[in-house]
Amino acid sequence: MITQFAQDVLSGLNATPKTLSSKYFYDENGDRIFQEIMNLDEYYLTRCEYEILETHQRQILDLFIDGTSKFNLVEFGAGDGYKTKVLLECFLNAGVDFRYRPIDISGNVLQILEDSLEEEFPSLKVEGIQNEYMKALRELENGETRNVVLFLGSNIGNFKQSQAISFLKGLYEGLNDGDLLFIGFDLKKDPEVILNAYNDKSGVTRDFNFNLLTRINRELKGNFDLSAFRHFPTYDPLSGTTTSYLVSTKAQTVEIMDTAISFDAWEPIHMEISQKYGMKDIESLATQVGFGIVRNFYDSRHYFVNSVWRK
Ligand code: AVJ
Repeated sequence: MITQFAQDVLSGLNATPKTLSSKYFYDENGDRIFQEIMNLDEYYLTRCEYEILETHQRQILDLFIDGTSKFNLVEFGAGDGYKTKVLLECFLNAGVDFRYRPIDISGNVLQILEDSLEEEFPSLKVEGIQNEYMKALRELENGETRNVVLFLGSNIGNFKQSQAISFLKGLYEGLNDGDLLFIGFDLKKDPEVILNAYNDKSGVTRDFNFNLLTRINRELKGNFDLSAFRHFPTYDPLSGTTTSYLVSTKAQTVEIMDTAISFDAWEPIHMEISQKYGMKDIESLATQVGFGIVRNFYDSRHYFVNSVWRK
């Protein structure tokens, strides 16, 4: 049997330009390295969003509960729940009637999260959905209860413009009138600050990218020589796109599941994009998809925004 992972890796490396999908960064090692990234001095995103949630938790709750008595709090890609727990604690203390529904493709990640929530917030009603985002949406309630969808961390930034639109359109279709989306965007800012976040001095982000080659070596019988590749992130202030490449430092052939992949000297593999937005970009995105913007919450430096959208 050939897995989706194997298929995607082989077709990506046989394409021009060569490309790998950043969704495969997150194996067990990748999850751990991403935790390290979130603690880096240069990686401001997590701290900015945390500041927003911490500072505005009451106002956020007021919007979620506005005009209703209860809601389902649905989250795409909850991870360890570090940021979400700020809101969960606030909502529980306020005595609000809500249920938390984290969505993750990984049953393992969900179980760990559910266990830690049980421990920290025994009274919280949790019902995880193990599925792909769009498929999980079909399990959402169509009835009385308002759905509030959290999509934090600038995870939308991993999508190209066209993918972001179709993803959000799919989400919009799955929601009911009056449902809310609470979505985090990393904003355009000093290009150097942005580039440094993806090019940290200690090389953690480099290891994060290289980990996918290691994963391919292990899971797909690959023989990537990591020392013959270089990590090269770029930021284009015009498009707002951060792009990460791994560049082959020489002409070489790599074998993956008995398939030979040849690299020219200095040929790149496109690994990941992290899109940065201006407020106008965000407004036009919401409008194109059909959402109305209810309110924007910023950190003190205006590095990041959490935007509340209503269907
Ligand atoms: C998890 C997609 C928000 O793009 O900033 C961090 C992933 N990649 N450093 C991002 C990531 C390199 C991160 N997201």
